[in-house]
This record gives sequence, structure tokens and C-alpha cells, in this order.
Amino acid sequence: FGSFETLAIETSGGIATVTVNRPEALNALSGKVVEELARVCEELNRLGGTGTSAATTGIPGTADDGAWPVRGVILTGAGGKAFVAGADIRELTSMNADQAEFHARSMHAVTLALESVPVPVIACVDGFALGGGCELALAADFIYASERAQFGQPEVNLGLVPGFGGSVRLQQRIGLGMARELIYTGRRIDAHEAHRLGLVNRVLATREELLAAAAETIGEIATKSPTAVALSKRSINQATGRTTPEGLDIEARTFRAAFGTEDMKEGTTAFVEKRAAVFPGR
Ligand code: CO8
Repeated sequence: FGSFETLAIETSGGIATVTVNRPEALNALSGKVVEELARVCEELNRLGGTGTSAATTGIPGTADDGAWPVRGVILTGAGGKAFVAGADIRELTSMNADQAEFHARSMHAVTLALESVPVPVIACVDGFALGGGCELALAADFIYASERAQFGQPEVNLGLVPGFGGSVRLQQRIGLGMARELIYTGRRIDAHEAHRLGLVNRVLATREELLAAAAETIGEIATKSPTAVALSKRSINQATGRTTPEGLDIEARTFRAAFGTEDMKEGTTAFVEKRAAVFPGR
């Protein structure tokens, strides 16, 4: 993945762990962090297969077709106090409106790139996920949190509005009424309230348990067809925010694409032959 100033990347056991690493600023999203996240997302988007799978599924990939060296991504923050405490407020104070819009659009590109990574991305929130931090977590497939997690969109306290996707993705995740209330009040909520609202899938007691639970879920997903998981992710993302007929059209096309994969042949044959499937990953 190369070397980074503001991120720590570790790959082990088929999991890439991306850690935002600016603990002195509670991992705030400076321009540098956004730039480096964009680079990582570019790498992560090359993880699918090529050859037959790319031709039939459209999932971009490495030269090593079917290898899938990474089966999931954990996104987290360093220092034990914050996931990400938002955009870097110090940096915002020296920006003009053009630069601010550029910064917002750059981060939008990162969130879209994260959503198109062909393996599941789990945000592990241990501490503050505020403003841009909550918005970054919302671009992951789903969120696991520790008991210490706190979520919020506090932009109104700064005379700002959500700028990294919160006005779109928060309502998609928790519904319009609660999204409005959280954004208008800037209120912080704890992990359990976030869980009740559906913002968080699971709450774990400690950071260790949080990371272990995410690794376990990625491990479970890794026993499935990688092309089917990648296509499911793409189908869900492409259908989000569209009308039902448009979403169903996307689903039908994706279903067709799955029919062109070797994984589909192996999965259905294995079922008929009453044996466990061994997915070739293409
Ligand atoms: N940006 C820059 N520095 C930060 C940020 C931040 N978002 N958050 C914390 N820090 C720094 C503090 O300044 C402090 O640095 P120093 O030690 O040098 O003074 C250090 O991190 C530790 O923070 P605190 O001392 O404040 O720690 P506390 O435990 O007292 O408080 C809080 C923790 C409650 C998280 C507090 O730090 C806080 O409120 N932070 C700001 C949270 C916030 O408002 N986030 C939203 C930012 S706006 C945003 O994200 C909009 C996104 C879209 C932007 C659009 C692009 C233009």
C-alpha cells in the first residue's frame, strides 16, 4: 500500500486494517488525511479479480484473477480516544469558500471510492466519531462500536453544515426524522443509542473485542463467494436512493452478471452434489 504520513495500514489474515493516525488531533480529517485516504481507496479498489470476473461482473481487479488477497477492510482510528473527531477545524479556519468546497468534494470522492471497494468495509468506532468522522464511518458497509463510542454531527455548533456526506447518508441509515434531529441539535449519542437507531450494527465492550468481532464477521463473509459478495455490495449501493423500479432493474442486471461467474457454477453444483462449495473467486 506504500507509505503514509497520516494513516497506518496493516494487512494480515486477508484483512486490511486502515487506521487514521493523528491522535494528537483526535484523528481529524486534514487535507493530507483525505489525500491519503483517496490513495488507499484506489488500492483497495484493485482487489477484485480480472479476466472472466472483470468481464462479466465489471469488478475492477488485480492481474491475479481470483486471488482475492484481501477479503475485508477494517477502518479505525489511533490513540484510543477517537475514531475521527471530524474535519480539521484549525485547517478550516484558514480556508476560503472555494477551498472549503474543494475539500468537501475531495472527501465525497473518498466516500464514494470506499463504497465501491469490492470487499466489505467495517468501521470500528472506539471513541468519538463526530462530523466528518461520523460521515466517514457511514461510508463503510456497516459500523461496529465499542462502549466508549460517541456519534454526532456537531457542525451547527461551528456555524457549519455536514460536509462529508452526512446530509445524505445519515438519513439513509437512520431515517429522516432522527437524522434531522441529530443534525439540527448537534447532539452527541452513545453507542447504545446509535445501536437502537440502526447507525451501529453491534456494540462491544472493549477495543480488542470490537476489532475481533469485525475480524470474525469478515472471516464469516470470506467463506462465501467473493464475486457474489462484491456484486451484492455494488447492487445495494447502486440501488440506494433510486426508485423501486430503477433499483429492481439494477438488481436484475447484477443477478445476470452473477450468472456469468464460475463461483455461481460452483455454488449451485456443490448444493446439488450435497458438498461444501470451493469458490474459485471469479
Ligand atoms: N479538528 C482539529 N483539531 C481537533 C479536532 C478537530 N475536529 N478535534 C479535536 N482536536 C484537537 C484539539 O484541538 C486538541 O488539540 P490541542 O491538544 O493541540 O489543543 C486535541 O485534539 C484534543 O482535543 P480536546 O482537548 O478538545 O479533547 P476533549 O476530550 O476535551 O474533547 C471533543 C474531545 C469533544 C471531541 C472535542 O475535541 C471536540 O469537540 N472536537 C471537535 C468536534 C467537532 O466539532 N467535529 C466536527 C468538525 S466539522 C466537520 O467535521 C464538518 C465536515 C465537513 C467539512 C467540510 C469541508 C470544508
